[in-house]
Amino acid sequence: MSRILITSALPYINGIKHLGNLAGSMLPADVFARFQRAQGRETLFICATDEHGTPAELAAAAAGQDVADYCAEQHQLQKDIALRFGLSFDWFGRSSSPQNRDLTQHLASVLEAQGLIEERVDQMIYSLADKRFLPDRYVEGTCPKCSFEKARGDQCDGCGALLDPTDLINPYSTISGSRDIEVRDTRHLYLLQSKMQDRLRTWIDGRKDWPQLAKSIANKHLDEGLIDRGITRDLVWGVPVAHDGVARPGFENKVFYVWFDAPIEYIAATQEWADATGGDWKGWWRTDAGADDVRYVEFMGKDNVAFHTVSFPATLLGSGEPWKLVDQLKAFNWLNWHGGKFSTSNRRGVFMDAALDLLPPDLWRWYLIANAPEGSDTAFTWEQFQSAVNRDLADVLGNFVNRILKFNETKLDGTVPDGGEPGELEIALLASVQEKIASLTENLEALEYRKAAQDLRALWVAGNEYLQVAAPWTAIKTDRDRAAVVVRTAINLVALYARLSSPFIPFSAAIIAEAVGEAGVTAWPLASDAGLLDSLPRGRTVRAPEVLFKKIEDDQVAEWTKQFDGVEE
Ligand code: B3M
Ligand code: ZN
Repeated sequence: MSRILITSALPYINGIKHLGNLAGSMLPADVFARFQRAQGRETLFICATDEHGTPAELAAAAAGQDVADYCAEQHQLQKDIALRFGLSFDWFGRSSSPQNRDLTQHLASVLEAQGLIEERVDQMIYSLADKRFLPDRYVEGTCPKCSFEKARGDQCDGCGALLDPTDLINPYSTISGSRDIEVRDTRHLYLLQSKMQDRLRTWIDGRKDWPQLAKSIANKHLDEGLIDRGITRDLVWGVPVAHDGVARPGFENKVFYVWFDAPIEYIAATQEWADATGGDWKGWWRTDAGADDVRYVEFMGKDNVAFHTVSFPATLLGSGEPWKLVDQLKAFNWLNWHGGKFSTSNRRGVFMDAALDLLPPDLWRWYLIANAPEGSDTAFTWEQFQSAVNRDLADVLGNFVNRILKFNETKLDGTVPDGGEPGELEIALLASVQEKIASLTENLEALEYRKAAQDLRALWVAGNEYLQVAAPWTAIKTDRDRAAVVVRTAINLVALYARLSSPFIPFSAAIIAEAVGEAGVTAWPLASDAGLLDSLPRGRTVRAPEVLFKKIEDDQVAEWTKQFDGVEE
């Protein structure tokens, strides 16, 4: 059985993330990690804050803080919020760690030894007003491809194109706003990706398990021809361009580009984890140390795909060292905010902290997974959110659990009842439950989140329909044994729901499990198990939990719509 290595794209350090970031990487990665652990597979789930580059420097400057202090503080904030959302990282590291510094410098050295890095003189934008070079986000201007006027030096938010600062039309400094700008020579290191075109093509062609979105983005880059990539910047904050503690001559004031060191942090964060816990990081990442049986799955938004299918593999393959490469890659489209975009810089949309101030994490988790932006971009709407909570969670799951457990408390003795034999209804129910569990398992394994959520909902619905037809409230009047069979079956369903729902809504699932005496039982049920609906010990005391899911009222929706839509760009 293979071991499962999971990484979620590393959230930038520049502030609390919005629901779009959560939905597009961290949350689906968490659902997958929980599902794999429940199946008894050895699983390692790694994430970290992405702390280098201009976004960090700019955000720290805006907050009036030293960048290292800013990062330390924001890392702790993001870590706490992740925990409150139930994101079950085995390690939540920092790309500014010494481990990442060392590994980044090591990989640059071996790439150079392989003839894949060279020094080049570059033309870069220099601001006379700020007396410094303006890499990446320090410069904005008009996009040469789509004419969007606030395109950043590294990427255009209008059309998604990856840009070079010198591509911009009418550039200006984001530090001072000054247009007093000239192009100057500066020395940088280039990763010669053009030399790796064939190697990458062969490797990507062999990735049979990659979904369409990932493959087509990777192939687009290969078809256009890989370009050599500048991997250093004129900045102070980042991994120094040094070897064995000695700065490279001429690079004393330069650091590695954030997109060079950020994916390396997946490995370095595993080293951080190993250093803290005594774990074996090599066993997860080096094929010469046992990582051959690891299935490595990456999660990310679509704008990150090129970096993960081309740039990062180029780093690892080019090193000539036996690194574990990604096996499966799940990319998401955008979760939009009412037709526009969530925006961290403009605080547009619902952010993870604000979301938790409004409602418990499971409500958000359920909505975001059931409406995952898989096939295309999707828009968050309060109405859809309200309906997911009220109809799926409150009316279907919550109602079933409370109804049957309350009935058992008032009409029977509040224990798992004994007596009677399953009849036709129970046999049919079992078959239907088994079929749905098989489908749910398959869809989770295939990283099909919407379909998996539909399967889970169908399981909840099946319980309600069963109760409707089996009607224990009628049976109890004439046939206690028959009522006992129905109640017992339904309570077993409750226990089953706790296990099957746990990857999606872990907090509520734990409450449900406890209500039926199954606290801590999270093992994933086998679809083939014929005892699924009769596994709880008879006579065990069970009790109805407090209301599991409070419905969202219309006036709340109206209020939140006003509260969160106030910010216009
Ligand atoms: N921090 C970009 C993003 O959050 C970037 C991901 C890095 S993954 C190595 O979209
Ligand atoms: Zn553009």
